[in-house]
Amino acid sequence: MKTPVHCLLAATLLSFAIAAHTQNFSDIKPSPQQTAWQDLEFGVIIHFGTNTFLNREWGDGTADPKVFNPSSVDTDQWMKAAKSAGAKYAVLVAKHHDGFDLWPSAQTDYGVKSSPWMNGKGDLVRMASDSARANGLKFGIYLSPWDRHEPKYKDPKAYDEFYLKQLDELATSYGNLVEFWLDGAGSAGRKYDFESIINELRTYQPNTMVFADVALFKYADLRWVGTESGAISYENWNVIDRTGYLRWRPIEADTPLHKLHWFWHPNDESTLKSVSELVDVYNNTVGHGGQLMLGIAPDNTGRLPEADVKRLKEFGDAIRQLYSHNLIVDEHAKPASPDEYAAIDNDPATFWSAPVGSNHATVEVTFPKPVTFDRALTMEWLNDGQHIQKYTIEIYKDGAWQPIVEAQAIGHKKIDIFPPVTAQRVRLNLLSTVGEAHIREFRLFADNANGGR
Ligand code: FUL
Repeated sequence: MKTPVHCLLAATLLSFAIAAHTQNFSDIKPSPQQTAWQDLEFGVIIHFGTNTFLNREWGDGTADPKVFNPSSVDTDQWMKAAKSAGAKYAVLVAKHHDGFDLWPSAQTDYGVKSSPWMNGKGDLVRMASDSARANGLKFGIYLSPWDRHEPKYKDPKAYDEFYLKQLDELATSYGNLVEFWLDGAGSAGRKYDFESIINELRTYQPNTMVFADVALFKYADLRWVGTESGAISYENWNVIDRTGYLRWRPIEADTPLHKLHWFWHPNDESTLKSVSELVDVYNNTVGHGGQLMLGIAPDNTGRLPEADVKRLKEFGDAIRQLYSHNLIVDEHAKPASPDEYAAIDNDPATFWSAPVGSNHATVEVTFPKPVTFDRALTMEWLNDGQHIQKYTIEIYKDGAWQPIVEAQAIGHKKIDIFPPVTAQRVRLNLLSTVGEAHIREFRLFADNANGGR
C-alpha cells in the first residue's frame, strides 16, 4: 500500500506531466537573445574555400590544400558590400563539408595553414571577423558537422571530440558570435553528441543563436525555413510544436545571391539574381516575419566579383527606396487616439498595446488628404509572445470600411502588398488576438514604379 508521501509524490509528478502536455502556444515567449536576433532581420553567409578554386559546390575532402591560393583577399570589401545591401551581420563558413579550415586549427593540417596563401600563416576567420566588426556588422560562424576529409569522421566518438576542439578554438578566439550555424546536410542518419557540443558552445558563447534544421530542433534557437528558394510560403508562427514540445524558434531563410550556387564559379554572371528577384526575396522573407540569410561568395582572387558588389548595393538601394518613405509620417496622418501614436511613429523601439485582456482592437489613421499606397508594413512586439492570429487592413470608402488585406500572423514584420488604393482613412483591424495585441509599427508605402503616390 502507498504511503501518503508516495501519493503526494505521484500527484506532483502527474501535475508536472499534465503541465508539460498543456503548454499553450500563446504562453511561449522568446528569449532576449532571440528578439535581439530577430531585430537584425538580414545577414549574409560567406562561402570561400577549395571549392572556389575547383568549380565545385560540395568538395569530397580530397582537394590538395595547395589549390587554395587567392592573390588579393579583401575581407573589408566583402563586409562593405554586405553592408551596402542592408545586412546587419555576416556568418563565415569556417569549414564546409570538404573539411578545409579557413583558420589555423590545431586539430588538423587540412586548411589554410597548408596552403600557399600567406605562406600558410593566414587566418581568414580573424580577417573576416575583424572586417565585419570594423564595418559595424556582427559576426557568426558555420562549422560543418559533416567532414569528408577528417579520417576521425569514421569514428563518431573520436570525431565528436575533434569537432568539440575545433568549436572551442572558434568560440574562444574570435569575439562574440551572433549566430552559430549547424548544417544538417550530409549528416542524415549520423548521430553527433550535440548535448556536449551545445554545452561547450554555451560555456563560451552564452548569447549565440544556434541555427539548425528542424531535425536538430532540440539544440537550436532558430529553425530552417525548409527551402533555399528565398521565401516563407506559409503563415509564419514563431512557436513550433515538435511532438508536444512547444518552443519559440524563429525562422531563417537562406538563399544564395547566385541561383543554386553558394560558392563562386567561373563565368557565372547569368546566375546572379536580378534586383527585382532580390526584392521579392526580401518581401517574402523579412516581409514574412523571418530572417534573410543571403549567400555571397568571393572569387578565386579573394574578392567579391564587381557585378556582385554592384548588385548588392542595387538591392540595398531598392529596399531603402521602397521602405524609407512612410506615408503615415511623411503625409502627416493622425491616429484615432493619442496612445496609438506609438504604433505609427516610425520608431520600432516604441509600441502600442491594446487594452489589457482584449481580443480585438484597431489602429486607425486619418490623412489630411487622400493618399495612394500599395503596401503596408506591420510589426508586432513579440517579447510577450505572438498574439495576433487574424487581421485585416481596411480603407474607409463609400461610407464603410473595406478590407484590402485579410491575413493571419503578423510576427516580427509583415509586408502586405496589394494593387494601389487611394484613401484618407486607413486602419489595421486586429480581428482576433490571444490576449492584448502589441504593435511596434504600422506603416504605409507606395512603390512609385507601381503607380503609387
Ligand atoms: C547547405 C549546404 O549543403 C550548402 O553547401 C550551403 O553551405 C548551404 C548554406 O547549406 O546545407
